Amino acid sequence: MNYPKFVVVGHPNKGKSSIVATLTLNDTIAISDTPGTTKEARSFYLKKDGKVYYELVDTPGFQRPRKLLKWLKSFGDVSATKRPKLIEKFLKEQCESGEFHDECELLRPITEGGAIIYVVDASKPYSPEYEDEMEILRYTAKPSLAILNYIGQGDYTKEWDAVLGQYFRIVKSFDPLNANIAEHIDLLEALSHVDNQNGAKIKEAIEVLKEFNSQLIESISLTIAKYIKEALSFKIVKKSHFFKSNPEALKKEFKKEIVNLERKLFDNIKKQLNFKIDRFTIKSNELNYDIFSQESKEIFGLNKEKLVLISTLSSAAVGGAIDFAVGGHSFFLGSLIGAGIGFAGAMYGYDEISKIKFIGTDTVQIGPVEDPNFGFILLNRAVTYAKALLNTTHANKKGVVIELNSDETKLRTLQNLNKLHKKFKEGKDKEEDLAKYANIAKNLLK
Ligand SMILES: Nc1nc2c(ncn2[C@@H]2O[C@H](COP(=O)(O)OP(=O)(O)OP(=O)(O)O)[C@@H](O)[C@H]2O)c(=O)[nH]1
Ligand SMILES: [Mg+2]
Repeated sequence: MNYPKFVVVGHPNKGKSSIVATLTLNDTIAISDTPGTTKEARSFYLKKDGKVYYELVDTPGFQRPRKLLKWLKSFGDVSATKRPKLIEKFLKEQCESGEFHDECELLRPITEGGAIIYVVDASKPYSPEYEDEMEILRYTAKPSLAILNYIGQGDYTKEWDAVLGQYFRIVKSFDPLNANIAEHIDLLEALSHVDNQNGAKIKEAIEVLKEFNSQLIESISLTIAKYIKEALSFKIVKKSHFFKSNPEALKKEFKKEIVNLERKLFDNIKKQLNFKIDRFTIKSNELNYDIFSQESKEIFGLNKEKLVLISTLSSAAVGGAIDFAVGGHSFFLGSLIGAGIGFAGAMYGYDEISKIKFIGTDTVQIGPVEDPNFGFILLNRAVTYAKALLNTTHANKKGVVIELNSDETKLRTLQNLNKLHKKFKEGKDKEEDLAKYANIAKNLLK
C-alpha cells in the first residue's frame, strides 16, 4: 500500500459516509438519515490520472461497544503494547457468530494499517456511551483524529472538546455538506500531522487537489465560452416548403437544439466536477424554466435599463469614471435558486428571438438569435449551474440552494460581454476572443 489509509468510524448516523463522500469527491456513496445505512466496510479512493492519493474506508457505526469493551477488559489490565494484539484476537475469535458484525467491519481495516477518523455529531450533547467507543479505538494504538460534525442546530462543542481531547491528539470541525476546497485541504493538513509516517504523501494529495481545483475553474470557464459561441451563432437553414407546411415546427426545432446545447453543457460541467448521479438536473431549480420563457429572461437576463446602457455608452466613457459596479438588482436579478422551486417552463413571451427569415427564393433561415439579451441569459444560466455545483460537496443529497443577489459585475464587463456576443453571433470573433470570454466567465464563477 503506497498511500495513506484512513478509516472513518463512529456512532451510527453521524455523517461518516458524508465525510467519505466529500473527501473522495464521490457522490455515489449511500448516505441517508436512517441509522445503519452503511452495512459493510468499503474503501473509496482519491485518484487522479490512475494514481491513488489516499484511501478512505467507510464503515458501519458501533452497535455493541459496551459488550465489546467488556470482552476486552475481561483480560484484565493488559499493557499498552499488547492491546493491539487483543483487538486482533477479537477479530479472529468473535466475528464468526455475527454478533459483532459492525464492530468487526470497522476494526478490521484499522488493524490492516488504517489511521482513525472518529466522527461525532457536536450538535447533540455528549453522553458516556461514546466513551466505550473511544476506549475500544484506543486499544488499536493507531494514529487518530476526531471530527466534530454538526448535523442539527445545537452546539455542544465545549463538552465534546473536553472529552475528545483526552482521546485524540487533534480535534477538528468539518462540515461535509458545505466544505470548500480550503477546508478540505485544512483537514488533510491536520491528518498529515496525525499520521506522521504518511505526512509527505498527504502533502502530495494536497498539491494534487489544489491543482485539480484551479484547472477546474479554467476548464469550466472555457467550456462555457465555447458553448456561448456555439449557441449564439447557431442557425438552421431549410427549404422554404418545409416552413410553409409547418411554420411552428422550425421554431420548435431551433429551440430544441439550443436547449440540447445547454443540457450538453450542464452534463459536461457535472462530469468535470465528478458528479455522477443525476441530482443536479435542471429540473431541481429555476433553471427548469425554459430558456425561451419570459421567466428565464427575467431571472437570468439583463433588465431594459442595463441593456440600453451597455449598448449606448461609449467605451471611452465606461472605461473612465462610469466604471461603477452595477449593484442591487443587476446581472443576477436576485432570485433564489432553490431545490424544488419552479413551474413548468412555458414557451411564451420571448418568441421574438427566433424570427424566421427568407434568404433567397426557396430557402428560410432561423437564427442566430438577434436579441442582445440572449447571450446574457445563456451565460447567466450557465454560471448559475456551474456555481451551484462548485459550491456544494459530493455528500449533498438534497440539492442546492444559492442566492444570487450580490452581484458586482461592472458595467464595463457587461459591455465587453455584449461586444463578444455580437462577434460570436456574426462569426467575426478572433482566436483570442474565446479566451477573453472564458476569462470573464472565470471571474463570474469566483
Ligand atoms: N445538516 C447536516 N446534515 C448532515 C451533515 N452530515 C451528515 N448529515 C446528514 O446526516 C445523515 C446521516 O449521514 P451519513 O453520512 O449517512 O451518516 P453515517 O454516519 O454514515 O450513518 P450510518 O451509515 O447509518 O452509520 C444524512 O441525512 C446526512 O445528509 C452535516 O454536516 N450537516
Ligand atoms: Mg454511513
